[in-house]
Amino acid sequence: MAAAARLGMIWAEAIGGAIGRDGDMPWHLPEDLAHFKRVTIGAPVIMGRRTWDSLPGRFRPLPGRANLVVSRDPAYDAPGAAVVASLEEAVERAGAADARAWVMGGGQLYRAGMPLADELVVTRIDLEVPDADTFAPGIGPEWTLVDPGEPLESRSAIRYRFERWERVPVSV
Ligand code: VY7
Repeated sequence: MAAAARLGMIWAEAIGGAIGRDGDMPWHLPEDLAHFKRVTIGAPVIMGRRTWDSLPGRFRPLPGRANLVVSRDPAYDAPGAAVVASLEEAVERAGAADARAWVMGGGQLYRAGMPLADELVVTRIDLEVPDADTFAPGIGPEWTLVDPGEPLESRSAIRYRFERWERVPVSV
């Protein structure tokens, strides 16, 4: 079988697991964007079609990373990215056995990726998001919080922390 990349997932969630509202991330946290870029730079990033659509135009494709967009529509046009039909295909395309690829959203793809991933990088944001419509996946007991991060406060006075979770991977 072809070597597939190892899979991590990275997201930011507010109180109650909110990750999105109306196709957007409903907060302004520049420290999280810098953290996201630092973690993913140089590695393939895998995203659902709606997350691709949500990226600000000047960040599409995300620079310095192979961009893989999962869509059931094989004719979907994502200039600068590769369109693949499933998360499994994205992981295979992402390459070598030792390399890591990152699922970067959104809600549907995080749920699909949970059984395949071996690392989660979660930004926990201390913020209420009324009317959220997209939520982070649940993190089950098979996961270990290997780094709870430290409490941080942004220039915009939002409190947050960067967590890292690991578990023994399931081979695919
Ligand atoms: C949101 C942006 C939104 C608005 C303006 C700039 C964590 C994030 C994601 C995915 C943030 C977004 C940006 C600036 C940096 C760019 C990417 C676009 C880069 C995630 N913790 N945070 N995300 N960005 N999966 N997990 O889509 O981004 O990285 O070069």
